[in-house]
Amino acid sequence: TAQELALPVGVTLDRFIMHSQSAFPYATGELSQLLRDIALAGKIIHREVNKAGLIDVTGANGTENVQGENQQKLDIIANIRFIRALKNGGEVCAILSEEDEDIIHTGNDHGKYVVAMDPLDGSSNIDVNVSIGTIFSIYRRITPINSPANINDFLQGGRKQIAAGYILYGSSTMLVYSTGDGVNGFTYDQSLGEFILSHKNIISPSDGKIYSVNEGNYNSYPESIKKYITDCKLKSYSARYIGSLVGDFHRNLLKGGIYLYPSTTKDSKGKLRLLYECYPLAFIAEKSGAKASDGFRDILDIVPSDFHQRSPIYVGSSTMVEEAIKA
Ligand code: AHM
Ligand code: MG
Repeated sequence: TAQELALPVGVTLDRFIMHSQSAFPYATGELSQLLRDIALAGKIIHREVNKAGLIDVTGANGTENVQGENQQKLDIIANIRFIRALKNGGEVCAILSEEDEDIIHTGNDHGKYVVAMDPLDGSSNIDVNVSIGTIFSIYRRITPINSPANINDFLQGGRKQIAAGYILYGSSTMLVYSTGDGVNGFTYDQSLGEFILSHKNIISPSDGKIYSVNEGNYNSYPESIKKYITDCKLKSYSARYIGSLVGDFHRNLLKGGIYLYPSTTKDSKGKLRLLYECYPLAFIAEKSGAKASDGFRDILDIVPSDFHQRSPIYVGSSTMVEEAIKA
């Protein structure tokens, strides 16, 4: 919004959220509070991620907390922390998490929102000190307030997201989100305990020279994608693949590039989950001028049928994604 644009780089996330809210005179502030809850969860997971290598050490010293969480794997800890932050915040009535088969009712049936999330994505990188991330997607519930949320609240479709974003635990921790009107990035300043606006109104380059795909699976990709990968090589594009979706997506968003997780002969739907991996990143992509497709239609136009369904995804610079579709 014009209000957001007026704010200089360097303001805190809280100030930014307050300012954005004042642009909507009838807003009740609940979404603002929910975004603050997510930021808080991000800070807590940042803390856990940063001491990850010490978990066994401290556990061996018998210094585990009351929940005995030191012994648990980091993705489970992140799940617990995130759910707790959203429960305590009070704005969310139900949560869908990659870590849980069914939706989680928070007990806040008066809450207006539901959240789908992958609390800690990039499982193969968690234990080896490589970038990982949290991905989240927010909907306004369609079931009546003060009743339990149900599956319909989560299966509204990608275009019904009212906000989405991710937290990247990389060389620094960053929160990137959009409420539908521009994408903004905030870098966590640990000494202040605050997210600071560092990447204002992110516009992704329309073309790029980076391609990110697991080439180990090359032989089981569709012919069109094999061709596209070959084209990238002929043009001497840079191959960059962390194997952490948030990190690969974020780099390509800023520098220009494409991330692909195509269908394979084994998995016709690829690997990534529609509701809490593909939709939210597709939302951020579109709001920053980039593009996300499953090869046939925009990711956001896929009609969902299942909590944990998968989808192929090609996401990044619009020109590159169009070329991948046409290849
Ligand atoms: P996860 O949810 O089990 O962590 O899997 C998702 C991750 C993405 O972060 C990453 O882009 C992809 O899986 C890597 O998969 P692969 O190892 O097949 O290339
Ligand atoms: Mg995941």
